[in-house]
Amino acid sequence: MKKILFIFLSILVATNAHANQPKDWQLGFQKAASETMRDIVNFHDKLLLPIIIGISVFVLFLMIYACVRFRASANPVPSKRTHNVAVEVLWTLIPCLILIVMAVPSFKILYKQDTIPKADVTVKAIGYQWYWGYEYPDENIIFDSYMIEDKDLKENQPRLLAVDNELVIPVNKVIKVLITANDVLHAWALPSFGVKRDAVPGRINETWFKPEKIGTYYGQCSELCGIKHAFMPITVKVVSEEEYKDWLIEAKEKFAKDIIDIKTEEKQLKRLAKK
Ligand SMILES: [Cu+2]
Repeated sequence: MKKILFIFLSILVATNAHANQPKDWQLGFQKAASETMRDIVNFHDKLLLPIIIGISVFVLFLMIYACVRFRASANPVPSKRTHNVAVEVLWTLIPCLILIVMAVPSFKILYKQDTIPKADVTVKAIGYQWYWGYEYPDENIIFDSYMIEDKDLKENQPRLLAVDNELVIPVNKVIKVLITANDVLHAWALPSFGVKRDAVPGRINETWFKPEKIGTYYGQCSELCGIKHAFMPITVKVVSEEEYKDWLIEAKEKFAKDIIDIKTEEKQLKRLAKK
């Protein structure tokens, strides 16, 4: 009994806690930190959930009704009827109407996600087997982001979600993300921002979000990409404008070697190509 009560309480607490990463016993979505995600959560909670509950209750009622009303003892001579035009029209039309009711707000959100406003910061996420690489094309910053192994985790770093180099972005700015991959399909997904896009080799997908709260947000690769698919998390740190500027200065120094490495690599490739 105690155990059941504990589980019940954990569910209640988990759903109310501020979450930008998955929580034990979580129900529903992670807390929204962008307008897009708020739209998605509203769409789910106010429209989809009532429809799902309504249909489930209705079907359950029909099943119970059929079991009781038409049981062998109460209904010894079963009807031989196989068609009923009115019922058939209804069970085609009503689901169609439900779909239309769902489609309109759903498309509205999809189009809103698809129209990218003027970007304040552009970042590029590149999926590799099995880590993410990030670039700030306007700032000349390039770095890789690897998951932190269990043994190296520090306090407050969630297992399987924390990375060594986070993507750092300023709060309340439009962030445009260019997403691609270098080997196989990956997907860059961040639940709190309502963002999920496939990373396709040879193709650049775009998405955007506007983070509304300072904090650390966790996501994961969401396209099965091989044996270590579960070990290429995404960590995004949303900071204030000033902190972001400081970080840019710091990052340019810290990751300068990566750029030099890439440039020498490019030169070597060019040299090889000439030969
Ligand atoms: Cu993956």
